[in-house]
Amino acid sequence: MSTVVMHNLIGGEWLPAQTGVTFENRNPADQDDLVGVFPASGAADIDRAVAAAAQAYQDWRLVPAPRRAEILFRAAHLLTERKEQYAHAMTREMGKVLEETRGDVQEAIDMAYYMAGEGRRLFGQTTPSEMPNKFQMSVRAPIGVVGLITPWNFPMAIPSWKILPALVAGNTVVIKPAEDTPLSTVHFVQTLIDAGLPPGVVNIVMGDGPSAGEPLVLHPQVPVLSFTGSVATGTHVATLGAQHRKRVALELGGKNPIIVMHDADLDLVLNGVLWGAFGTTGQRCTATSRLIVQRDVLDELTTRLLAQVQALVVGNGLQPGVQVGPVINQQQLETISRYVAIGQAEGAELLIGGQQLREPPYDRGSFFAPTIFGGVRRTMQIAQEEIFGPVLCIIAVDDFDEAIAVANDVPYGLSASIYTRDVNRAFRAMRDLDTGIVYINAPTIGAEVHLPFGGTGATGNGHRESGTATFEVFTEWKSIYIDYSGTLQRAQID
Ligand code: UN1
Repeated sequence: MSTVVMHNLIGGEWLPAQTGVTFENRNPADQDDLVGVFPASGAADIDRAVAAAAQAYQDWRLVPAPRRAEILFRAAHLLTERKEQYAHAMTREMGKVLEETRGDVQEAIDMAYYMAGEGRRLFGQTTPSEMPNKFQMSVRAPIGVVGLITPWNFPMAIPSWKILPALVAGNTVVIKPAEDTPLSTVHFVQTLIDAGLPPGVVNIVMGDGPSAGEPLVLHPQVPVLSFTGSVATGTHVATLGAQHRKRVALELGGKNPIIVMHDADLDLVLNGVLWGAFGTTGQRCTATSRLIVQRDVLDELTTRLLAQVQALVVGNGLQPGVQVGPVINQQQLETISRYVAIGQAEGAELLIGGQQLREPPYDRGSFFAPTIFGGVRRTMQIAQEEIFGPVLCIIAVDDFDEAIAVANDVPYGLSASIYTRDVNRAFRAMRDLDTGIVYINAPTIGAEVHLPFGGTGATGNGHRESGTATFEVFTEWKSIYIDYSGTLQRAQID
């Protein structure tokens, strides 16, 4: 397989980092497979990228939004043509199975079509004035250079959620993608360039958080930041951003439950739990990490689930038939192993998995066995903290009220689900689950791009991605009053 040597994208040029340092990106399923060599950038690279974005903003903000949107439409077509190629490259750099990386590219395509449509909307409001012969309206104005920091688990979808609304609204961008998956961001932005995006409108600076991310967060010419990642880093980003009164949008993860009531269709539940907990090797913010089960069906569900998890095929995501790919890196393997040890020390019962897979064919990658804990109590650390791996905790409850109480009893509030055939209970759950996303008879993953994405509590700071809600992050409201009376009319006085 080929190895690529990549540079930063600054002002339309591919440039090496001024640090002169590079880092390697290796396939998590096979450490011998070097995907590429990328620039380990620093503050000087961020300065150049922000300057290029600020320069490009002067023209880009004046391009009519429907014209900006045409570039997005073309990019959506091109991405569709390149879907297979980019999905293949993404599995190689990130590990999730090909079917899922196709889905990741598809989510970027969906977002491109959706945001292209927004180029002809970007609605504001008109409203009557309290004065005669006076007109007033609100319009969405671009803000300037936006700084984006994106994670490795959705290497194209999440950059698309941030870049595309920022662009269609008239902003320019500096993006710092995760060190584990910079290539997919390059592919996405290359597609925008091939679709006609002018130089400097999107700039990519690669590297780690402290050296490349932090200078972007602190840069005085970057008034808006959008970050997806851990609570610790997100809180740090918001704290630094506050020093310059920046608008900071955070998306920080979840501890997402599936509730199973006694009347649920258990075949449906099993399919949903397998997909929600072990799809993407559990490495989604929306992954199902708690299974809250009414005692009446606990034994049957557990027995059937264990049989199905036993049969899951773990392996290299490029190989047909593989259902669960590797975890992203060694550090993540260690985190997952640490939580398994914590769970055992807390007295939870390890029902299946619980260990790193080291024997061939797993010895060249970072693989972890799909893992389930039974007998988990709601207060245990493994029931409260995001593990971000293939680990599911089963918590037994007596009734609906207890299920909702347990579901809500975590710091996070991204996604939650309930399986029931009782419509009254389903509606109560929709009302009472304290999360940004609720599913009925479907697992906790699978959000679509045209509804708001985000959550409550430690999941974020009140912002949403996707849907039209995303424009609350990437635009400034401007209220405009036009007095055509030819006289001075004094509001609140005349
Ligand atoms: C994430 O988990 O970080 O809803 C994003 C989903 C996907 C996006 C997940 N559409 O599961």
